[in-house]
Formats: sequence, C-alpha cells, structure tokens
Amino acid sequence: MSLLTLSPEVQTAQSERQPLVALESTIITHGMPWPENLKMAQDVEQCIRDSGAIPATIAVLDGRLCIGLTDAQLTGLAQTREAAKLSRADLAACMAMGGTGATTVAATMIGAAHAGISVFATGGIGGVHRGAEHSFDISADLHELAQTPVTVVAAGAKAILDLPKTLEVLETLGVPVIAYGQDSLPAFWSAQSELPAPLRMDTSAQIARAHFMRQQLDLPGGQLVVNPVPQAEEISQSEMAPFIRTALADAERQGIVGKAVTPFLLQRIFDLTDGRSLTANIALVRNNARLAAEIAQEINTLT
Ligand code: PSU
Ligand code: MN
Repeated sequence: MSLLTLSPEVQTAQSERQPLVALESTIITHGMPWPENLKMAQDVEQCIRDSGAIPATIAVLDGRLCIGLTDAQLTGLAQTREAAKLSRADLAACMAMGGTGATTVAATMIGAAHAGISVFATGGIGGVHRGAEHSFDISADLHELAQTPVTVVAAGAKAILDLPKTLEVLETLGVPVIAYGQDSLPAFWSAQSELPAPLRMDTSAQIARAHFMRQQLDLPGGQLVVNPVPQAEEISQSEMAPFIRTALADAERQGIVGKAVTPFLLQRIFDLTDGRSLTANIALVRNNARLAAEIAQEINTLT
C-alpha cells in the first residue's frame, strides 16, 4: 500500500505537472470556529485555483496521510471535534493507529515534501512562546523549517508569540525569513512590526529562484516567506497588544499548556476582538494562498 493517498484533483495535477500548493488542516480544526473554518478552507482552495495552481489540503483520515481532500472530506474534518492536532512527533503514531488528525505547519511540510510539493500556504507559523525561558515552549514548526525543503508562505509568526526570540531561533537554525514587498517583519494580524525582516524580496520569481538555489546547494530545510495581511483587514500592533496580553494572562491563570496553548489564545483573541481577529486571519490566509500559487508556478518553470 502506498504511503500517501492523493485526491483525484491532486493526482491529475501531478500527472500533468501542474503547480501545487499544500495547505494545512490544524487551522481548520483548531484555529477557527465552525462554520467559518469550512468556508475559509473552501475559499482558500478556490483562491489557489483562481491563481493558476492546484490546492492540496493535507490531513490524516483513518490512518491515511491524505494529500488533497474531497469536498466531503473537508466538510467532515471541519465539523469534527475529535481530530487530533498532529505535529512531527504525532504524525506516524496517528497513521499507525488508524486515527484522524489535522496537520500543523510541521506535519504539513512533511506530507508536502513526500508528495513532491514545494510550496505551502498557511496563516501564521508557530514559534517561540512568550516566557519560553521558563516553559521551554518552542513550536516544532521552527525545526521543521530547518530540515524539510518546502517554501512556507505565512503572515509572520502569530503575534501571541515572542517575535524577537522566534527570529533568533530561525537565524540559529539557518532558516531564511523573507518579507514580501516590505522591510519590516509582519506580525500576523498586523502588517507591520518594529522588527526588521532579515531578508526582503519583491517578486514571486525571486522567491522561486532562491528556493531553487537552495536545492542546487543541497541545503536541507525550507524558506519562510512572510507576507503582510491586507491593509483593509489588518489590526494594528498597538490595538492588538492589550488583547494579546489579556489572552496570555487568561491562559496562565487557567493553566493551559502544551498543544492547547495556541488554540486557546486564538479563541480568546477572537472573543476579545469581537471576531475581528478571525476576519483578519481569513484575509491573510487567502492573501498567502495567492502568493504561494504564484511562487509554485515560478518554481515549476525552473524544475
Ligand atoms: N495559523 C493560523 N492558525 C492556526 C495555526 C497556524 O492562522 O491555528 C496552527 C498551525 O498549524 C501551527 C500551529 O503549526 O498553529 C502552531 O501550534 P504550536 O504553537 O502548538 O506549535
Ligand atoms: Mn508548543
């Protein structure tokens, strides 16, 4: 039996050498509430098709690592409350046990690389949590970027994190962090931060060439492209700061730890912003999907 289960759409795309863009599923099951999560997942897939590439949402269903989901599978996943959150550590175990789970950035990168998909669009990657000097909570997403050759398009690390420390760890791990079209690091719900991005590129062709060059150099690991949230939906850093502080204090008071931290904070911030954080989150994922589709097409012309 083959390791991967490709959807009919992905199978066709692969045999016709069409550009593919991977999408994660934790954002669906643990990042957004029903039914907005399903609508977002379907919209983002359509954005990728409209931009000239084929979407491949990745998840583990009944032990099968699925690359591309049918509409029925996507709907089922968006509705279930049982799906596990699968990172690098959990992926093989879930498959071995016949379980169902949503893949994080780390696990989605692993699936994408196995399927030969070079580009992946998400909302925000995981990173170094605030207070990590005590909790040691650093997302496995960062180490994945250091070892799996996929270009990940995000709107920055989620701003609930410690962004300076996240940048430091990425630098230590040798992960290129490329801001798209601006000098500063975007901060997920906010387009700008006070932190300069390590690298800047202004076209998808440049990003594709850098991806290709890493391949030629036999460098393991991927690239992180950080694409600012569209202006119309952004919430500025100064406006977000008190909401983030309140959410973090609530998490601490309620003793939330481990995998539950990120989903808890996103939900809390959704409540505190009266849903505006979700509007921004959806807009930025769509924006990332469009850029990822362009990059995938450019990479396709190089390989
Ligand atoms: N981006 C979003 N919403 C999310 C996530 C990313 O807009 O829910 C998920 C990703 O799957 C990412 C995970 O890998 O949050 C990070 O979780 P942790 O901090 O536990 O590593
Ligand atoms: Mn963590």
